[in-house]
Amino acid sequence: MLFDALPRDNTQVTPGVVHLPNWLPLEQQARIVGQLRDVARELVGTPLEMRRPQLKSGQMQVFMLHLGRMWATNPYRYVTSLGGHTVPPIPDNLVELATSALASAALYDESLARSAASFSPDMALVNYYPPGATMGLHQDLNEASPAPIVSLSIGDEALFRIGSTENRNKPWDDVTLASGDVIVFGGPKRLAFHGVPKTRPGTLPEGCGLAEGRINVTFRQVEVG
Ligand SMILES: O=C(O)CCC(=O)C(=O)O
Repeated sequence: MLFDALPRDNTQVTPGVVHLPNWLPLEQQARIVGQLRDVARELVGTPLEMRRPQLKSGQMQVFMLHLGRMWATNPYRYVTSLGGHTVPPIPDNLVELATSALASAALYDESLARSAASFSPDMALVNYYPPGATMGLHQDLNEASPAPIVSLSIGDEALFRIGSTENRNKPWDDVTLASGDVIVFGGPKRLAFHGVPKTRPGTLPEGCGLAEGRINVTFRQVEVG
């Protein structure tokens, strides 16, 4: 990252949103990338294969891999199997990681603290951003549970934008997410429009497990606990 030496502190970006920079050490990032790559390989040739979803608005730039549940399009909904193939579970180590990240974020935000003890992620969406790929502003609306979203970034830096729950208009909060960063959004921002208007190719650290691009994993709780 530019100005690497500058400290980046854990921050409550706005009520409901907490940024935890450098939360996951590099070796663990690489291990998780390897673990996710193995899952993706096993699904090649099945309907659950990692691919760029086709939305009403066009084809997404990111490739998606689904754990626990699959976010299916047309109509948008979660399913546990597709074409006779069961969606692979979220590995236990990743569930623990998400729970622990929320506990860390809860120290900085009251609304997150209220949901931390009961958080039970049952879906993880793995997005692979090829160099320079972006994701438009959207809401995560398909989960019945109001639990927060825990988001882990590995690879290229990204500009994460989060706005209001009403529309895509300003004001927004913009946060640069680097490899190993976590951002959590819940409480008053759980249904906020958010997206990634920019990624910065070639900014990934050596040893994170990726040769290029960016992975983002959002841990979600779909079912009410
Ligand atoms: O890539 C990111 O940081 C955000 C991903 C996201 O918004 C989503 O998966 O809904």
